[in-house]
Amino acid sequence: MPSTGPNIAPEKLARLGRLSIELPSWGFADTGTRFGKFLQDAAALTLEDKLDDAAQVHKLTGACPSVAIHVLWDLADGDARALMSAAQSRGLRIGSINPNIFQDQCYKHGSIANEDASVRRRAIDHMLASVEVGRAVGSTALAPWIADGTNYPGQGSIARRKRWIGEALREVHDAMPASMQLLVEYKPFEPAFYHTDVADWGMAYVFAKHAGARAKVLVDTGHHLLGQNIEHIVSFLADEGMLGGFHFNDRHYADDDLTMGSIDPYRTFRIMLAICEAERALGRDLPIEFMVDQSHNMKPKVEAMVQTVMTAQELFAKALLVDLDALDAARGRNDIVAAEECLRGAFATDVRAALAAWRGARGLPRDPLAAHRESGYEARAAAARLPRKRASGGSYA
Ligand code: PSV
Ligand code: MN
Repeated sequence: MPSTGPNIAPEKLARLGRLSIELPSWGFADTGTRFGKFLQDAAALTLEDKLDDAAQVHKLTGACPSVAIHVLWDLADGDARALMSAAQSRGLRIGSINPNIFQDQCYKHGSIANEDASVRRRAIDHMLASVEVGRAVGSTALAPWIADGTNYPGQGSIARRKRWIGEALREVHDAMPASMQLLVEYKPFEPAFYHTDVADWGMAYVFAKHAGARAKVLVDTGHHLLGQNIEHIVSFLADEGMLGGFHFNDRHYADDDLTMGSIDPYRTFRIMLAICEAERALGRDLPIEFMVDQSHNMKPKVEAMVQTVMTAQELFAKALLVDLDALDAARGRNDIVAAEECLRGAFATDVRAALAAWRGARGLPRDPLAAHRESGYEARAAAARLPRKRASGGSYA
């Protein structure tokens, strides 16, 4: 790591300090692909383990005070208040509540777009129950992912399904407390491979508008067809006041769930720049949720999250370094090369030493990843969790 770096203006470092990155509980558990799961000794088994892991990431980075939960995976038989105090006792709070309307057998042919009214009702009731979890824990966001779609031409009435989804989201929206936002996530394909009911940002926008004033669009960076210009979507939604938040991750092919910025850091930087430009236009921070949605199948989970947060901070710092006045002046002169150089210059700046000093000044480890490795956390977690995994029948011979 270089010993010197650029001077980052105090107001830019202050903005960086306000970048809170929400961690997904599911990013700490064993996950895999549809071909199999390779288990990790230190992966979390219980919600408490996941909160411990998230607390470790927050302790090292100071940037992750909230944890997103997936209701069925985290709260099968738990109670919401216990969840809140479990988070609080670790210096965390519960962030977005993710209902699960894609996993149960009854959803084979869809949830809120199912032809069967009783299944639609069940899915809506689960979302309403999730709203109540959110209310109990003081969450500010309900983030349902609507996986509904069809696999073959002719299988479903796309228009009828659209109306059912619209009605369901409006009912859920109206049940939410005033402090809560409904974040509508889109995804072009998977698990359905012919059509997906909420396939892109335009559909999510229409559903959000229809649902009510507190509904916004959630941009999962892995949920776009190849070649899609994501920063364009981000700028457009932010300017419309309809950007609710992100699920950050990176991808090479489809929804690969790779570490943010690992494949195309320049794209992530451009998304960050779109945020910085929107904030300048607004005159304040965008009121959006910065969430990570990554399942680390191969990397150690806590390490991967620490690396993610450091990457997010580095790319956001680089975006903050773009001289927006110079950029606008170049645009005004139609000086394409000078405009692009504003981006390239900032992106090429190595901010790691400056961020190390910034962390140090805030009482945090200068290198959170190294500090994590030195802490022995992973070995302790494995020692504590492995016997429980063996006892629960995990494939640990
Ligand atoms: C679906 O691919 C998704 O991005 C949704 O946000 C889910 O809630 C999440 O992944 C969980 O796997
Ligand atoms: Mn997502």
